[in-house]
Amino acid sequence: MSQDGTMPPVLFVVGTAGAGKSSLVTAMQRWTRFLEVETLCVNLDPGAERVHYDPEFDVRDMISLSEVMTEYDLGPNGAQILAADLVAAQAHDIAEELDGLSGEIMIVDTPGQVELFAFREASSHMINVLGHERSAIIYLFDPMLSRSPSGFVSQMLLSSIVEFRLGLPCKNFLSKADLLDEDELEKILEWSERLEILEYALFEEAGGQRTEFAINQLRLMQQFAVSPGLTPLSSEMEEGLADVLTFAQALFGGMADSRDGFAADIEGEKN
Ligand SMILES: Nc1nc2c(ncn2[C@@H]2O[C@H](COP(=O)(O)OP(=O)(O)O)[C@@H](O)[C@H]2O)c(=O)[nH]1
Ligand SMILES: [Mg+2]
Repeated sequence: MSQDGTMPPVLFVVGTAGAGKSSLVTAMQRWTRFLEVETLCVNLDPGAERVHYDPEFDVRDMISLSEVMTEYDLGPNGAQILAADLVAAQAHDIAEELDGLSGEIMIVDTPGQVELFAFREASSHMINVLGHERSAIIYLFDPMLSRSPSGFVSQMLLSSIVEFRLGLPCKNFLSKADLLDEDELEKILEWSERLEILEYALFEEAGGQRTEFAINQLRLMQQFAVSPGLTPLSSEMEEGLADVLTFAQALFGGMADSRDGFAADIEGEKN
């Protein structure tokens, strides 16, 4: 694969349905091509209607959701679950297929519904086959859900659960940041860094009711000085994409030649 013949780092893009996972993969492919970083895109969502990137591997070539529905007499939800397991059962074949390709980074689009990826045993198997030690999660916060303190905290908890469940390093991004006005964006980013402000907002939102669970979680996080550290991202505006690569690079190194390229590019964006 890469120069030393091993598989490149793998970034799994995870988030609730509609959070912008597939769009991020599309944007990363377009943008990294421009930087001449060799990116391998993989679609692991058998339920995707269509994808706008060129996948090196597309699970839909292996499994058709409509065939699974017919063959096993299942509705769309049951078929999605079974399809995820059928994919994982063929994980070695998938890895073999990918093994022949050269690339500096692999970006994996995961099923629309986050629980299909996070809670099926099949996913851990898939991650192990692709290489647990060089995998990480890009977790996308939905911008609309992030506007309310309770929606924001719910996503913080969900992201922590995904990180815990899959046992991989995880970085949180605020997806579709272009849809938020400046004040909203600033407020959400402040919540992500100053949990005491988030705690107050949560308390105010609920009028002091039923927030004990979330507040206790937040206090625990404050005590251990963990904050979600959200980075704004817009696939539409190609913003924050460099932070995705920087995250991978900080964890796994590599992409040395392109580094100057995209660092210069970020400068360019700011000017
Ligand atoms: N404005 C805006 N819309 C976006 C962005 N990223 C995704 N979307 C839209 O959000 C919707 C869901 O995106 P998709 O990538 O399919 O989400 P997925 O279910 O997580 O794969 C689509 O209508 C996208 O066009 C973005 O950065 N900005
Ligand atoms: Mg998708």
